[in-house]
Amino acid sequence: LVAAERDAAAAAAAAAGGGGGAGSMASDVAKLAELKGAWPNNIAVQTFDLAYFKSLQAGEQAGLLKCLQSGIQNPDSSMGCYANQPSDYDRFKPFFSRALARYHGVGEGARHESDWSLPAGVSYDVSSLGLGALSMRTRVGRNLADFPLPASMSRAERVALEAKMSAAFDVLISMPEYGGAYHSITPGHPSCISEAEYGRLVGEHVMFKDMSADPYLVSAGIAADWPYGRGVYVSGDGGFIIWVGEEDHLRIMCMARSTRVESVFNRLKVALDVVNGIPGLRFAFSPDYGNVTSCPTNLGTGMRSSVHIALPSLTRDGTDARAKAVCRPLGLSVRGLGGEHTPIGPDGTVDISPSARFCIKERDIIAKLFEGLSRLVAAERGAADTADIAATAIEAAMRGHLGRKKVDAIQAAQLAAQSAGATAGADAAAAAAGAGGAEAVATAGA
Ligand code: ADP
Ligand code: DAR
Repeated sequence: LVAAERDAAAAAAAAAGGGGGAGSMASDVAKLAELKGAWPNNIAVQTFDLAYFKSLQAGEQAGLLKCLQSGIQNPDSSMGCYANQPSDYDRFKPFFSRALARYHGVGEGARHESDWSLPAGVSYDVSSLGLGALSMRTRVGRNLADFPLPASMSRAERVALEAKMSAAFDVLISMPEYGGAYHSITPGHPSCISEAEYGRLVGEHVMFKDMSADPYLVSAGIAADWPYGRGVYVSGDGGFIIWVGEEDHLRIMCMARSTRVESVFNRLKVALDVVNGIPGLRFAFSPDYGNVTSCPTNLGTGMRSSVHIALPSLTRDGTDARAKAVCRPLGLSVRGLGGEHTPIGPDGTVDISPSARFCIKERDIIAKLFEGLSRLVAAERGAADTADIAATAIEAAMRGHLGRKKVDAIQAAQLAAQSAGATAGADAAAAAAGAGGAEAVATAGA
C-alpha cells in the first residue's frame, strides 16, 4: 500500500506543475507516504490525506506542505506541523481539524472558549500539600494578525515586528507598575545586549534559548534569520516578561516564587489586558480556535502554566521516566529544568505543567495543575517510602547475613563513596561487603 500510495503521491505532486516546486513537492508527498507506515505517533504524517492534497490547487498544495516540513524532516515529531499564516487553520481546515482532534482528544468540529475567571475564594495553595514556595510561571503565546506567523516571516518582517513591539514596550515602560526595559539580540538594535548578558538571561529562565539549535523550529522555518527580530521585555520587578520572535510572535508570561499557583495567573491576566489595550496591536484570533498560535499544540489558550518541583525519589534513577509515568495519566507534561528538550535538574527538579491548551478554559488549566500536583506529591512521597523500604530490606538482609559490624563497615564505605561522588548504590555496598554481601543485596533487592 505504501509503495502504491508513494507512486500515486508522486504523480499527484508532479501534476501540480511548476518548476523545482513540483520536484520538492513530489519528494515531500512521497516521503509522507513512506513515513506513514513507520511513524505512528507523528500526527501530521498520519493525518496527511492524499485525496485532500490532490483536491487543492498547486499554490495551496505548496502551502500545506510548508506547514508539514517539521514533521517530514523530523519523523520523531509528536505534532509534526506548524501554521505559517494566521488563516492556515481555516485555509486547511480538513487537515488541521483532524490533526487537532487527534492531538487534543476533541471532536473535529470542536470550538474553543476562553474563561480566566477563577471560582471566587478559591486558592490553589501548595502549602496545603506540605510544599514550600515553588518557582511558578504562566505563559501564553500570541501572534499579531498583520504579520505572517514565524514559520514564514522574512528577516525584514521579523525586524519590523520587533520595532512595532519596541514601541509598544515604551508604553509599558512608562507605566510605574511595569517600568523595566527591552533587551534585543538583533545585531545593531539600539537595545542590543551582549552574548554574556543574553546567556545570563537564558540561565535565569527569562530569555529563550538559541532557536537555531532546535531542529523542529529550524525545519519549520521558525528559527530562520536567528537572531534577527528576537528579544525580551522584562518588567522592573522581573516578574512580567514578553518574548519577541520565538515560536510565536510573542510569549507573554508572569513568573514568581510563590505557594499560590494562581498568583502568576492572576497577574498575567491583568498585564495581558494592558497589552491588549496598547494602540496598534491586533492579535490573531479565530472564533472557532481561539488564540491563533504557530503550533497546533498551543492553539486556543496558548497557555502553559508550570511549576518547578524537586522529585528526588521519582527521578532517583537520574531520568524523568518514572515522573512521566505518574504525570501522563494526570494530564501533566514533564519538561527539564531548562524547558522543552532539556534534562532534569541535578536535584531531580522538573518542570510540571498541564498538557491541555485547546478546548479547555484558562481557569481549568490552573485547577488541573493544582490537582495534578497534589497527586504527584503523593506519588513522590510513596516512592520515597518505597526507596526507604527497599533500603531497609537490603540492610536487614545484610545484617542477618553479615552481622552488624560488617554492615556498619558497608555503610561507612557507602558514605565515603557518596562523598567521593561515586554512585553509592546497593552494588557499591555489596562490593564493600564482599561476595556474601552481593548475594544478600540481590536477595533483598528481589
Ligand atoms: P515554553 O514554556 O514557552 O513552551 P520552555 O518549556 O522551553 O518554553 O521553557 C522556556 C523557559 O521557561 C525555560 O528556561 C524554562 O526553564 C523556563 N520555565 C518554565 N517554567 C518555569 C517555572 N515554573 N519556573 C522557572 N522557569 C520556568
Ligand atoms: N517538536 C514538535 C513540538 C511540539 C510541541 N512543542 C512546541 N510547540 N514547542 C513536535 O511536533 O514534536
